[in-house]
Amino acid sequence: MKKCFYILFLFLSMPLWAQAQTRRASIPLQHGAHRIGNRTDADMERWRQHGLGQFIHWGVYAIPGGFWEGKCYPGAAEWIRSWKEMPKDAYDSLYKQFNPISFDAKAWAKQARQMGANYMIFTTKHHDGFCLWPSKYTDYTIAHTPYKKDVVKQIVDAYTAEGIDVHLYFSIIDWNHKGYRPAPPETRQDSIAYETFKEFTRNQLIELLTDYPAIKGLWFDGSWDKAWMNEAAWVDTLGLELRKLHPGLIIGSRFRADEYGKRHYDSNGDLIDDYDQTWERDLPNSLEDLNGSDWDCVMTIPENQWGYHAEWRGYVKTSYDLLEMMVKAVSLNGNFVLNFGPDGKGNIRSEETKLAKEIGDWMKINKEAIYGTSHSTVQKQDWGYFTQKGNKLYMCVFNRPINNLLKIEIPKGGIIPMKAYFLENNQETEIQNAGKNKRNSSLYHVAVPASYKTDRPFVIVLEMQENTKEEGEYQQAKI
Ligand code: JFZ
Repeated sequence: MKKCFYILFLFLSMPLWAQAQTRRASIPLQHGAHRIGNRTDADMERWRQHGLGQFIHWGVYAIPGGFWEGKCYPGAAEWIRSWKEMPKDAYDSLYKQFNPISFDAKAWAKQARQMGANYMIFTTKHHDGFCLWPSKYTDYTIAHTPYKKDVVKQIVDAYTAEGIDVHLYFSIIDWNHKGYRPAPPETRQDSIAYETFKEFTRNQLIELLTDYPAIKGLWFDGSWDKAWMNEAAWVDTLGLELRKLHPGLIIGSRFRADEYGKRHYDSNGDLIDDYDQTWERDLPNSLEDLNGSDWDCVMTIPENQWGYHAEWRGYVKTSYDLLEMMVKAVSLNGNFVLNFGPDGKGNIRSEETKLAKEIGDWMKINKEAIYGTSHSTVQKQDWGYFTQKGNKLYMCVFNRPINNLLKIEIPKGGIIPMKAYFLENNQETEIQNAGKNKRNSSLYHVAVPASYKTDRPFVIVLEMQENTKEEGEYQQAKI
């Protein structure tokens, strides 16, 4: 016994890094993860509870909206500058016409609130380099457009006033800056140029944190550039500097690479920075895909359009699709962030407004199943998804069985359902005991009344109680 305590004491008195070393693979890293496991502070806990967010991609690419001289660029609208048919000078002059007279940050924020978003991510600068805030480090900004006014400030103020946390999207790629290089500099001249770009990037990030102190996080993009990945030590130092400047700052895994060029997860397999940012237009299937990390999924409404494209082609997701994705994300401990691409005048397109309304109508009734809930260890069933908070299990039904019975399997020795009711009206519904299975899990059916008609997914709450006395055993077959 004494020996046990002695070993325990030795372990506890070991410096933290040494404990971490015992858990980690062998490669010593200076610029990998600086923490093992998820953050536990209040800012990150708040982020974790958001469930639903809004992304907004807005910039001068909204003016052509995927068209140049009558020809359609079917790729992502915000990438049109990279299209061979698009003259670079023409693109880089678009800002002279940027005058979004319909832009109303308060109306956008109100719509996001009604949709049920708890946070939003706004493009301060996309790959084209155009800044929606009046950066003092370049002339390629909103200040030099006919519109003149600071868009980022209006967004931060309006959304914050609606109780929606703001995160700023920032692209590491900047097609407008003279010193920008996608590939690591090879000549002395390139090196000098790239140094000016690094300094410019650092200045802009400090500027954003200084001018918009209400923001909660930075959502980085473009960090797949080899030049950026080659700067592991510098980027790591920059990240630490930004965190010091803005305590609680949330940064995802798309910011920096480790010194071996590994991104998102470092060379030892540990998550870099605060949450996994690899789930873009894609969802994990199970918890096993996630390494236990916090994560977000950013999603477009058409297949791949972020900025405004005048002509959406192909399949356009419905509110049913989007709600299912959101519920699936939350049931796997993630946040779901839906993208909007307002047009060049500052209008949110009617298709997006319709979807926001439909999602918002559903959220109004069912948000309790989303906000602050997380993964449930109760086995997923084909009718939909479980989320959980405390003793409440939320059965989010997307595929209603034709016999109207929703199967539930609760592992032995766990919990028992006491009461089932619809979240929309507290109407109770019957729980039938359906015996046990070979694993000695308890089986139940929750009955959906045949008279209940709906064309939308719905939520049934199951109130659980700890199971103190397990009754009966499954009759094992002799095999
Ligand atoms: C990037 C941008 O290029 C795009 O315009 C948009 O802003 C989006 C949110 O981010 O696009 C990506 C980034 C990462 C992947 C795919 C597209 N990825 O990891 O598969």
